[in-house]
Amino acid sequence: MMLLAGKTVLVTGASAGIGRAVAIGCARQGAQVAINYNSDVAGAEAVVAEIEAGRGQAIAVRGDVADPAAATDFVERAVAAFDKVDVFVNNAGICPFHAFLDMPAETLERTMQVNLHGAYYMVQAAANRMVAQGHGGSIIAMSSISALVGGEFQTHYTPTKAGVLSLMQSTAIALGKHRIRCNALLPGTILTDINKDDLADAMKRRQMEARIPLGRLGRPEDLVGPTVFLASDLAEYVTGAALLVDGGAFVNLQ
Ligand code: NAD
Ligand code: RM4
Repeated sequence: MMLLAGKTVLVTGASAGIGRAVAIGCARQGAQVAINYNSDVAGAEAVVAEIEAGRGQAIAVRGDVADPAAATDFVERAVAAFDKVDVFVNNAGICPFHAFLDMPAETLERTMQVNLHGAYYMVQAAANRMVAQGHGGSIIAMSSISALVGGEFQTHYTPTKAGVLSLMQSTAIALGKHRIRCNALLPGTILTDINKDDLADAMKRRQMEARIPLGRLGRPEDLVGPTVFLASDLAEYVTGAALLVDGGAFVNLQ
């Protein structure tokens, strides 16, 4: 059974990493997929090609999520291609690891603009389209375990992930009357480009692995099942929820 047959799914920041895996995973469940990407043309084209090779349909739309105009453009281009928006996955994000005491203002501001303001504008544009369509929808935001716990070199990043979780809670209330569900996924540590340099430190990597009851760091594909579930009608009565996808790392105090 294809869990997303007939649905149109939009994913931001999907030329690599978690977004890429989620876009391809949704297409495998029968969805038509529109991906947003910022600058990696080859990566975006490869995602579209992989979906088409599996007899799926996909388009790629370039845009910097920090630009509010990119949000309305992404939604309009997706609708032009596939007529509607059923599922919106807010995934694009950055985490330029840096110490707190000398955090450059531009690093702080860019992280807020991409991760939090970008999420706000994108979710707002998708929600407006879903409301106009009148048949509900599902919005999923890639928050993080970092919405719940801190990080020494993530003082600019963790507040954005807490913010994205909070955004899903408030939009769940604002959009419930339109039958639009809003949920957050909280990945643990997933091996992607975002943390490649950070985890090149062998001792840090071993420490991160050691606190995971399931015994390994995550892979982008680990987010596919939870995303498909929240996107699908199986989750018809799930809104305002937060689902950790972290191999048990968060609960592992001792
Ligand atoms: P990644 O670096 O592989 O992917 C991030 C994607 O976002 C890339 O495709 C990148 O091009 C895109 N992007 C960045 N800035 C953009 C912009 N301004 N406009 C449009 N696209 C932009 O990292 P990832 O691990 O796949 O991260 C995806 C999401 O998952 C992020 O929101 C991140 O915070 C979240 N997350 C990741 C982890 C992890 O351990 N990898 C854990 C928790 C949450
Ligand atoms: C996540 C979490 C991971 C980190 C990435 C960048 O939210 O903090 O440990 O590697 O962000």
